[in-house]
This record gives sequence, C-alpha cells and structure tokens, in this order.
Amino acid sequence: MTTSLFSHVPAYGGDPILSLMETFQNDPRANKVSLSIGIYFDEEGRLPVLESVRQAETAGLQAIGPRPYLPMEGAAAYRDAVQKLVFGAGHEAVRSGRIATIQSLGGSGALKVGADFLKRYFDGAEVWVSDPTWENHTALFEGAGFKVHAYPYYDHATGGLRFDEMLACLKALPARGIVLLHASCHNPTGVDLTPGQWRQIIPVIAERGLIPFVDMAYQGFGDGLDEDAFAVRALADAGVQFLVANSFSKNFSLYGERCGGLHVVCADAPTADTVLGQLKATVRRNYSSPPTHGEAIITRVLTDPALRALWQQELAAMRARIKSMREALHRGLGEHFGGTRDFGYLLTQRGMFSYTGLSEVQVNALRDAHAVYLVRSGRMCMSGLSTRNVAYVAQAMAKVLK
Ligand code: KET
Repeated sequence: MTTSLFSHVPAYGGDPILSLMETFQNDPRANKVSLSIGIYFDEEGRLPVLESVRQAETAGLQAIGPRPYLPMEGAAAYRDAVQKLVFGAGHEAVRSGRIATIQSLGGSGALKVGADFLKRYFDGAEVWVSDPTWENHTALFEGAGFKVHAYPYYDHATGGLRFDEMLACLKALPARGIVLLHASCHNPTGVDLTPGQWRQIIPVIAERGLIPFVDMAYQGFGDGLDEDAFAVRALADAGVQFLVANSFSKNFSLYGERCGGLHVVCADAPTADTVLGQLKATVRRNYSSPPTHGEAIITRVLTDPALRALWQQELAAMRARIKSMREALHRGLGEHFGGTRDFGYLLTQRGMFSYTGLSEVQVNALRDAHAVYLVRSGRMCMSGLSTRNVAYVAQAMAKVLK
C-alpha cells in the first residue's frame, strides 16, 4: 500500500453559492427554480446571449488575427473604454491620467490583484466588509493575508440600512483601514446607500485616511450605468484615493469570459504610472497576462456607437424585467398574506438580490419540499423569477413562512 502524500488535505466544504448551483443542476424535479446564484436569466429561464455581444463576436470572426500574449495589464483599447465606462468619459480623474487601470479576470480577479497589491504596500492594514457581504469577499481578503472585520450594514428589524452605526464605525477605524464598499445593488441584501448617505460617508473616509475598495459587479442593474456608478465618481470627485473592481460578467452576460477591470485612483498621473507598474508585477507573478477573447467583444461593443446603444437598451430591458419580477412576487405574496405581513422590502431593495429574512431552516424547507433554491443566508436572486414561476414561488414561500 502506498501511503498518500495528501492524506492531511481536508475535504473542501464547498462554496455556499457555487456548490449549491451544482446541487440544483443535479436535482431531477421538473418544477425546480434557481434563485441562488447571481446570474441573470431571461423570461424563458435561459442565460441570454445579448444581441450586441452576438453582433460584436460575429464581426470579430470576419477578422480573425494572431493571438499574441496581451500585455500584463491587458489590452490598451479595453482598458481605456472600461475606465471611461466606470468613471465617466469626461471625468477629471480620467482626463488627468491619474487612474491606473488593468484588465482583470472578472470582478473576482480584480479584487484578488487589488488585495495582493494592498497587502504588499499596506502590510499592517486590516479590512472591513459590510455585515453581511458576498461570502467570497472575506475568503478572498483572508486568502491575501488580511484580517477581515465587519462594519454594521443591514438592519434585520427594518430590512433597511444601519446607516448611523455604519457611519459611527467608519469614524472609529484606524487610518489606512481598508473598507470594502458595494457601489450599488448590494450583494446579498439589495440595500444601497442613497446619494445623500454617500455624501455623508465620503468626508469621513477622507478625514480618517481610509482606503476604500469599491466592488461594482452590477453596474446598470440598479438604476442605470451612470446612476450605479455614483459612489465611484463621488469618491473621485472628493479627491479620495481608492480602488475599484468592476465586472462584466452580469451586465454583458459573459460570465465565462472572465472580464473586468481593476482601477486604482491616485493623486496624480506619475503616481498612477508607478502603481500601474506594480499592478503589472502582481499580474505577472499570478497569471502573467489576461486572455484575449472576451475583452475584444467588450471593446467592440463599448467603442462602436450603434453596438453600444444596443447594449444599453438590452441592459435596460434586463433591469426592467427584474423590477417587474420584484413587483410580481410582492403581489403574489400579498395575495397569500393579505396585508398581515409586509413584503415592501422586495420593492425598495435594488439589483438582482433581495434579502428575504428566511432562516436557514426555511431555506432548506423551500428547497427540499418545493425545489425552490435560495442561498442559505436567505438571499434570493430575483432574476431567476419569470411570469411562469413567480406564482409558484410565492405559494411555496407562503407555505414555508406560515
Ligand atoms: N463581486 C460581487 C459583489 C459579486 O456578487 C460577484 C459575483 C463578484 C464580485 C464576482 O464577479 P465575477 O466577475 O464573476 O468574478 N457574484 C455571484 C456569483 C459568485 O458567487 O461567484 C453571486 O453572488 O452569486
């Protein structure tokens, strides 16, 4: 018998989101409904291929060229287009060249490269994430060697924001504390800061010398491309130096292409050049350089006026469909409860997710008895709803809640 070299390696406990997706795929029940992973499905329950993406990809097929390695920081045209989308084309920080932008492997890759960069140059710093947050934030920053804490965020009693406590916590953080903020469409709660609340938070961040790291994975799913980038642009307006991770997985429905961007907003252009150099070094020692396929599609869509207009229309339609599903579920639950329970949070929360307040026991019951899948935290992905399944989901939720 050979003794196993790897006998001390423990079994992977699984990921609360991705492993659940695997369970869903293996579930033989015909009426199953996936409301777990943050993926946009259309009215037919299909993962859409956007027409703008189809046209850009088809155009690319007419001009198949060689595929050298991209530079470590990614394709120049892509980086330029992405920076303008995130910050606004005319923004002073863009025009003055004080943002270091790299092409990243989705939003996750941007977070990871940003975390590695921060660990190297702010070694003693610690990280604060919202309570609760996307589970992978904690794993990712801990994986980069940081101690991760939480700041108050979601109010279980009201289904809203613990804004005063959040502000008080930020006021007490040590200088150079790294604060992970969600730009919009907060994951998992769907509860966002209003522009007025951002205006209160930003001076505190500036005064305390904190380092914001803004995660923008859902630009365009809340109120619009510019509206959802409010916090990013307001931070840049205020002269704060910070990081942004953006993702195109959801708003281009290009999950598997792994496209996003990491942006480090610096005090001036020479510093941005130096920072860009260290981001390149971070990429080189991780995966060397990013892939070519997805970025070419996105660059074409963002830089061709007709394709861009089409994409914005398609994104607006996805956003509108999610809103209509929020209303439909709200109505459906209203019919079962007849005003004895308030589901108003479904209408006020924004983006793909709603925090339902369902306990883990109730989430399990929903899955086992009704084949309706939520994440164990009670997070529901609204874009898995359709006019065909929303009544069924409302009925199943009512049975579990009553
Ligand atoms: N940030 C947030 C807030 C986020 O919800 C996701 C993905 C990402 C980053 C990752 O983006 P990507 O471009 O795929 O690397 N969230 C969904 C999928 C997942 O867990 O990976 C989700 O929460 O279901």
